[in-house]
Amino acid sequence: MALYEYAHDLDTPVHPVSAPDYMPREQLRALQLHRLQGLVRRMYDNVPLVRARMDERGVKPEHIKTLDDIALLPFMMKTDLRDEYPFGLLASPMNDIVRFHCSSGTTGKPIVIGNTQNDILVWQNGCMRALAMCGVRSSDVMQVAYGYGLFTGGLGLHYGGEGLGCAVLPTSGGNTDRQLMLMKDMGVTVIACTPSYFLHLIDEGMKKGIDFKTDMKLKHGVFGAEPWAEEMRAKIEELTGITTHDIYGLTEISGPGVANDCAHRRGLHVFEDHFYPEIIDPETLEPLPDGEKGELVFTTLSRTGTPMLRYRTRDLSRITPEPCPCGRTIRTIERVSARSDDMLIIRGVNVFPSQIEAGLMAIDAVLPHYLIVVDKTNGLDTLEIKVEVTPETFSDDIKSLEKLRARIGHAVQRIININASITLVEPHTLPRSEGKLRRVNDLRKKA
Ligand code: DLL
Repeated sequence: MALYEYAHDLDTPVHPVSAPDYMPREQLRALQLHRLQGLVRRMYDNVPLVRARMDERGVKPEHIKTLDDIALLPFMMKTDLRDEYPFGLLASPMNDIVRFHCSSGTTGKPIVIGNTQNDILVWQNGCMRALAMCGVRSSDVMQVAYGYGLFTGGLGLHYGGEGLGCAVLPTSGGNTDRQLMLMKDMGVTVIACTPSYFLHLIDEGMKKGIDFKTDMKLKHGVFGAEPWAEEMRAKIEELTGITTHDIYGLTEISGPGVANDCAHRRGLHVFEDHFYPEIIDPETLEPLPDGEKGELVFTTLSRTGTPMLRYRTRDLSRITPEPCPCGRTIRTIERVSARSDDMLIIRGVNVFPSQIEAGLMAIDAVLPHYLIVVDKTNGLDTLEIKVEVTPETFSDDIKSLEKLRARIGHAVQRIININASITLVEPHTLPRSEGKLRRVNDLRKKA
């Protein structure tokens, strides 16, 4: 494989691990087809559920002659992982499994994903390429404050950082005071955690008088595992002076390092030599052409432990048809701002929490901490948004506070077309999280 030494337009050397990102498309498609054929054969032979579904459709592994033939194959979903809990979808003998990861399922039981040594290497490759894309190099000191354990965030970024030769500081989540102390004393240059935990770190740091711009050596934030709006991104960069990067992934497909954004921020480049993306219409299940928004589906071309065939992620995105100026040939998907499961129906209107976040973050006095509360009074849905605002706001007179409330209300209404009641609260009063933060409290479900 040719090694591309320089990104096309940026005068930055390309890390050797990134070479597959620049593979000529024809060569990439040939590799994808070869891997897909191997995967389908392996799954047909080893996973009874997949064999039964292929037999039902009259599809045999030898029918996969082109990449487009992927449309002949059945989908897989989270419910399959639940129904086959814990080991029913393993495609390799236990002897070859070296690690399990789990994530929460649709009911009480978690979903279980087995990794062979090969899978750990494929996953590490994705994380190394993601970090290299962020500009992380072996000279960096990287603090990994994603949770370590069954969640894939900690170990995924850990292996990625070590693979690149970084000095990794595996703090995991929690113990915020110690995180801040180590970040400062050890001159940490890269922080990897959920965007909501980073907001918590900024918040606690500020309370201690830490100025992220002058007291820390931080350059990069590698944030993911939950949606975060562009406006939130701008707020984090403004508060800390760091460059933020969006890393995407899910346990079922390996973990973080399935896709990541480059310096151009035109979307997330999918490491599609390993993780083949499709967009489908979630109603008809038909594949949608590039550019159209729908449900993101992945096929794990190279995995062997618990591989996934056309796995329906429930995440909403689209494949961006325009090539990226960075010269990478792997395609991009739009940043994932919503899962179909996250959609709220309020008074018959479909609302995604990320839309509300975008409206809130566009206003200067609003801090990046908010809570959406949906309830029902006299049979009618109600929407309340509690939002932290700068301390100075509270020294203003009542009239100015009312004006700010009205401004926030209008900003939100313009986007979602619903009248929300806005409650302004003091800084540090809303819940914080060490991992993924739930910013929606839907009391209708609890009634
Ligand atoms: O969240 C893996 C991960 C860890 C990704 C660390 C990035 C960084 P799960 O717990 O299985 O795995 O959750 C996967 O989280 O289907 C999305 O809905 C959401 N998600 C992950 N990354 C992003 C992102 C990890 N960058 C689910 N933007 C996915 C928006 C994200 N949503």
